[in-house]
Amino acid sequence: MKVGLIGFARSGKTTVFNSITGAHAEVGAYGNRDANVAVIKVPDERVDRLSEIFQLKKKVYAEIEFIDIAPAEGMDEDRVLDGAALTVLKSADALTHVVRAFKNDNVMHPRGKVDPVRDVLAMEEELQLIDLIQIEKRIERLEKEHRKDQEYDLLLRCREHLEAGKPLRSLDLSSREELLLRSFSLLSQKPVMLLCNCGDDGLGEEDPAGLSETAAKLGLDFITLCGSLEMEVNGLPEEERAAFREELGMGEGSRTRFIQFAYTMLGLISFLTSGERETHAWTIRKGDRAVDAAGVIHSDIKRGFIRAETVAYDDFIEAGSMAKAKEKGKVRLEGKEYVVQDGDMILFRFNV
Ligand SMILES: Nc1nc2c(ncn2[C@@H]2O[C@H](COP(=O)(O)OP(=O)(O)OP(=O)(O)O)[C@@H](O)[C@H]2O)c(=O)[nH]1
Ligand SMILES: [Mg+2]
Repeated sequence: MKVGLIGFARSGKTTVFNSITGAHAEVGAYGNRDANVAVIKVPDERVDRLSEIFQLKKKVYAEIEFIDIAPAEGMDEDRVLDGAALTVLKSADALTHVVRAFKNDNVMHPRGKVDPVRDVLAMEEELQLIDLIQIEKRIERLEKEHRKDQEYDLLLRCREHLEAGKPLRSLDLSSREELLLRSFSLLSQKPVMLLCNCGDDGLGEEDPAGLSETAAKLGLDFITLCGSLEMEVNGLPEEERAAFREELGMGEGSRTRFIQFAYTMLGLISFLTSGERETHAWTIRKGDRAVDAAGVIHSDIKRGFIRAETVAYDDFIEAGSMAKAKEKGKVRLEGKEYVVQDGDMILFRFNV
């Protein structure tokens, strides 16, 4: 699971990146040319409990990788996504648009005034424009080769949709078309969430930047946090953080909130495996089949899939052991098409 942070220059991407991942990337490093990358572990008490029960030392939590793109080089600052950023972002599963809502006279907004609604709309347009350019090129190429096939038809539909000012994520696609389109890694097809980076004065307010109407219209969800304060809190010793948060009315930590938000919004769930050495939580999408889940672990397991021995975490805990769970008929033998549920404990049988 890879999440790319996008946003206008100096919207606080790196600040938010640090606050969520606990990294110490340089903030306000406008000359920096590299993207920042960090991985966070998704806390999961089921993993802790299972590793205790099975007495396994190693615990592997689900992970989210964050990419904080570097500022665009030598471009009008108003255009944020240059070639280097695009290459990085194409590999992301989802995008988080960091929207500047904080006021700070020392930090110039590339468009002058701070205006979160304008930025949200502008970024949507930017993503669509980038996709349109890519699709136009591909259409041209197919026409040159006289290939008026399924791909060609699909791309024409995409072009029409984009020209109407709509992102590809809202285009109705069959699952086959969806897969085909995904191979182009188009940005407006990726799920986008908004992260409103507010100043200290917006703390505790639900929607300090007045984004709800625009977000609803665009079908986007948003989360609000104060990047610079969150980063400050993360710099404190662990035992002082809770008191500080409480005093300032900051609610739960940015990391926890972001993970919960991302999981729900992206429709993610976890399934669990306990092998000989480790308990492992894996991230998949709601609706993924057992064979997809197998592929997350290893392509061999997917290829040689025989069946998935599955027990729901709660059933397992209630039974007290695997043997008891089996006795009670709670361990099921599921086939490739089984739709995996959050908290399923799975043992894959496979043959390669
Ligand atoms: N007051 C205030 N300042 C902030 C906040 N978040 C970021 N800043 C300041 O805004 C400036 C830019 O922050 P960065 O995190 O570097 O922004 P960025 O989007 O990564 O910037 P580029 O990578 O250069 O596009 C820094 O001086 C930050 O200290 C905030 O919540 N409140
Ligand atoms: Mg930055």
